[in-house]
Amino acid sequence: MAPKRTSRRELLKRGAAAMGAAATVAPITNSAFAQTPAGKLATYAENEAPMIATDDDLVAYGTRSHYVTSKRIPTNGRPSPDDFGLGFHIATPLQDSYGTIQASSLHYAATTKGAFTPDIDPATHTLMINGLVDKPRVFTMADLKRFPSVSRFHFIECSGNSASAANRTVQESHGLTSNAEWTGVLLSTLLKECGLKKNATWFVAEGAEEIKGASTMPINKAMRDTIVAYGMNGEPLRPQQGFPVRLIVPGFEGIFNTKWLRHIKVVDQYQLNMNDYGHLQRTEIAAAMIFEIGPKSVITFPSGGQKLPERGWYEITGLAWSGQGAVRKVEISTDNGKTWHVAQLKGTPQPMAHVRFGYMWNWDGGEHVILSRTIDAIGQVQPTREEVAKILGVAYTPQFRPPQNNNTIMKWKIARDGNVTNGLA
Ligand SMILES: Nc1nc2c(c(=O)[nH]1)N[C@H]1C(S)=C(S)[C@@H](COP(=O)(O)O)O[C@H]1N2
Ligand SMILES: [Mo]
Repeated sequence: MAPKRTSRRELLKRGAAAMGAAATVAPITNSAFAQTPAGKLATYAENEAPMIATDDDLVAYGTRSHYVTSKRIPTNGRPSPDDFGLGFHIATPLQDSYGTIQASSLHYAATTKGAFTPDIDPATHTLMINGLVDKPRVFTMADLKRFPSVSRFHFIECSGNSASAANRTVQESHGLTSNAEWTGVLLSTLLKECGLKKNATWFVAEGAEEIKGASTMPINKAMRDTIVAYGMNGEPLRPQQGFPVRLIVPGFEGIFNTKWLRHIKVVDQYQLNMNDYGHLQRTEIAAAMIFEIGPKSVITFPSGGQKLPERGWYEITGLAWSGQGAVRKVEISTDNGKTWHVAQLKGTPQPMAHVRFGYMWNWDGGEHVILSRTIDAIGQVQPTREEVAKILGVAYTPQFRPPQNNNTIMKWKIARDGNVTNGLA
């Protein structure tokens, strides 16, 4: 809806009414009008900005400025919705984000096999916990909310999210990760309520939309920090994020963060499900090791598709994270990795959460390849693609794509005309 323009006369009339009220109803100590000199009010009116009419939507839930048009986009060349109304992986516009939290409306969204979004009634939804427990239980949403809650910042990242030479923008290359504040009850609290049996070593989590989506995870992750989350950024989860309840498995690859959670079964051996086929290695230890996302970062400004208007000072900024602890340090290179500078971290890095970094840079107008790398709490350094190729024993080419959980360094190239493009090509 186009915003209504309020005439200057109308505005002055309202202002005058407010001024009048302020003058007659004394004392008003906390009213802006009461403290605004008449001359100042006239100046506001002179600016002639159109006004946004107050309608029911603006009052009830708010709307963003129509000047802000940042959008999520489908990825991997699969349209969402497709011809059948299914949704696939949708990437968040990281290039437009500030700070470390994605607005819930812009959080990336992924369904493993393409799906409609379940529309679950929270009044009837339940979570069953059974298997190797003393007291199997079925929890309603109301039951879950009677347990002590936690609110924590965590990122989720799809394993398909990675630097590749083909991506044009940071939304295409890294838009399948987002960070939010999640509220819920620790899974450990629920498992203690049910009583874990001694031989409990794994748990299988299953979403409501299809049994094929189940994932198997180690029980020590359940007991350490896994959240049965019903809140996101201060409000209930959105349907695309798993309303009314999902798992948050901090630092584990996205697929394990089971949405529309309806069943947790405690078991004593790894169970291979549709979701797990890429993760089951020869031993359980190797399988467990590949759950976590390594130290990672990406520069969101300047990034692909953007343009520096002129030489001079800019803040190179981006996001850093690790699936294995908090970020300890981020380093920036503006000479294709020859020299590194310590970036400023904006706020205290949280475990398994995004942190924003910044580095002031005076662009000399020349061609530059800019990089960022994360060093995490346990001292791991984000690798280059060349380093990963070497570890895997394959010859490096620009087309090299590391296997799943690709946390390699992304590069952006700044041309003399200020245009920014993918630097991996
Ligand atoms: N039940 C269920 N849970 C799911 C999925 C799914 O398709 N069904 N997709 C997974 C995948 S692949 C990812 S990357 C994350 C994405 O979480 P988000 O959509 O909230 O960003 O959810 C995971 N949880
Ligand atoms: Mo995913």
